[in-house]
Amino acid sequence: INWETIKEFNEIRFEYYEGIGKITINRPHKRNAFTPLTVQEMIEAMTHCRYDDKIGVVVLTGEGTEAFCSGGDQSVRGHGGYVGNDGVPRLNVLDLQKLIRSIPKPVIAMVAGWAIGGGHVLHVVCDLTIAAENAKFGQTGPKVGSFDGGFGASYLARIVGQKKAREIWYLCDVYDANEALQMGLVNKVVPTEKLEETTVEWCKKILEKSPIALRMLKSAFNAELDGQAGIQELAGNATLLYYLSDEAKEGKNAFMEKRKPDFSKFPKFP
Ligand code: 1HA
Repeated sequence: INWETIKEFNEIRFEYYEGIGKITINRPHKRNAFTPLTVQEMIEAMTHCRYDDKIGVVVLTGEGTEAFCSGGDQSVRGHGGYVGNDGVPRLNVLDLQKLIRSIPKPVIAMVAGWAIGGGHVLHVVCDLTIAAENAKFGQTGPKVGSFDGGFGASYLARIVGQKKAREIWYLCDVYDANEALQMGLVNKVVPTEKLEETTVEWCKKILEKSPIALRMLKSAFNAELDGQAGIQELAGNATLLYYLSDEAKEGKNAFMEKRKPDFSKFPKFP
């Protein structure tokens, strides 16, 4: 597959191929652990994917086959967060998680090797996960003095159930790809050498579908779980659709033409 670079970054790669935006954490020497800069770059790339009309689906992955992502880089963990070049401690991966959930396009985690700690949470918040046979999943928080009680706990529990989610967090065990498949934590397991090919096939199937239908579905799936913020997304999409109608345009046109709007010609559906 001929990926072309969209933009050069320091700690990620950001590439394009036929409607797909691919974001790759590029720190294989640290099992693709993220620093505040990695996360900032991922946020920038994800935001680009949101606004780029050519991109219909986003793939999130890690460089190499050893790891998808091993979470926050513990060597830059300071007093109150992960410390970047500005010396400020941050937990900015939480902003990235929200962005992955709210971008109105499907995001697919393509996982080879370790998806662990904050790296596990990243695949959890993606819409779909395709795992290589060598993938390994788990949380490490209570072992290394951390926890993600946000999406990392509550959304995980929605996926695998309360008992399993508590087991995952309390024991910090590692689960292989087939165990992950059995608990509904991933969508598909494929031989490691087929991982990218299969992911691109899935992307192509998605790219043939109606973008507004996908957008509505993503926000509808989120709405049930995300409270007012979820309803805001779904309702925002309803407003988008309403703005496309002649009825809504009559309201705007009347205002601009300084006349009373005439909504009488629009049907009042039963
Ligand atoms: O919980 C949160 C958050 C919660 C709320 C809000 C924000 C959060 C943000 C982040 C996080 C977290 O991510 S906490 C969890 C942090 N991650 C971990 O606990 C995983 C640590 N790593 C490991 O357990 C293992 O390295 C591994 C299972 C991923 C891989 O093991 P393996 O294949 O035996 O390789 P290993 O030799 O351990 O690692 C290769 C190199 O990568 C090592 O460096 P070297 O000795 O060669 O110099 C290793 O230190 C480094 N490395 C791996 N993971 C990390 C790392 N360095 C820094 N941070 C890492 N996470």
